[in-house]
Amino acid sequence: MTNRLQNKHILVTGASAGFGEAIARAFAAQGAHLELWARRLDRLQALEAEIEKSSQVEVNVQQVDVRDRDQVHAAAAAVLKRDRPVDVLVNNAGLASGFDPIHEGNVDDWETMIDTNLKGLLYVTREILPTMVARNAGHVINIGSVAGYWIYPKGNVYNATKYAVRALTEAMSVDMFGTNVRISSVDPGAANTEFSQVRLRDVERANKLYEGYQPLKAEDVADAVVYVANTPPHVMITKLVLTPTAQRSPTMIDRK
Ligand code: NDP
Ligand code: 8X3
Repeated sequence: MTNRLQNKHILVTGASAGFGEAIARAFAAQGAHLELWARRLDRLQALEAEIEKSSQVEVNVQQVDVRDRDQVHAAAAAVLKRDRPVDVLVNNAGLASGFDPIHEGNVDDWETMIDTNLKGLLYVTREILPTMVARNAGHVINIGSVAGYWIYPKGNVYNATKYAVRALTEAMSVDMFGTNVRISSVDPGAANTEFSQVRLRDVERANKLYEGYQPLKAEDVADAVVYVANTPPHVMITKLVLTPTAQRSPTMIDRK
């Protein structure tokens, strides 16, 4: 496949773990320059050192909490000052926090998910998308989820945020009508990252969720993101939903 990502400039949020970290490595392998954001700066710096050692690409990291508008604004301003425009924004930062039926839900967990998955994605997009419109070029790839297509017991507010991400992907796309700016989502099913550890706050319980079948790896999702970004400019993948072969809905997982 033709590599159209060489020397492109990619901003990935939530790049300190899981999908974001794998997405960063996968774009670097194509020769793309990186802007990596997350709260854990030490992890970003380790990833930066690793990528810069193994490839010729430029990597910039910034400590950003996407829930904080001022931090997002300052970080975006630093990115937009560089010589190259942002070609691809990957809105990946996100989480599930808690796993309770709605009547027992923790309101702080709800706010964390809404502030991160929904408002954070909006803050980042609002900073970067205008520069794409001005150039009449660019690509926003939102990381949604199968949780944005099917609700499941105790998924409630996390489901709602991912349904909202799906709605926003579609909304952004129609608002970009008449421009060359592409809007896509990559919507994965069960993947063994730190996601369930963060959600359940219990490593052992989290690990059990991935027993008895082959879940997605972060690299599988990164490959999908790179594929979506690498399509020719006249092609826009609107949604790419990928699940483990053993998973047919969030709750239908064939465990042996
Ligand atoms: P991980 O927990 O492994 O990684 C989450 C990343 O998001 C981390 O880099 C974390 O960095 C970052 N993040 C979380 N909150 C913030 C914040 N406030 N500001 C900036 N960065 C933040 O999970 P995944 O890689 O699995 O999740 C990535 C995305 O994929 C999420 O949107 C998730 O909802 C989605 N997803 C996950 C699936 C799965 O099964 N794993 C399936 C489908 C979708 P830090 O803590 O350093 O800030
Ligand atoms: C994460 C996948 O099925 O746990 O978005 O909601 S799921």
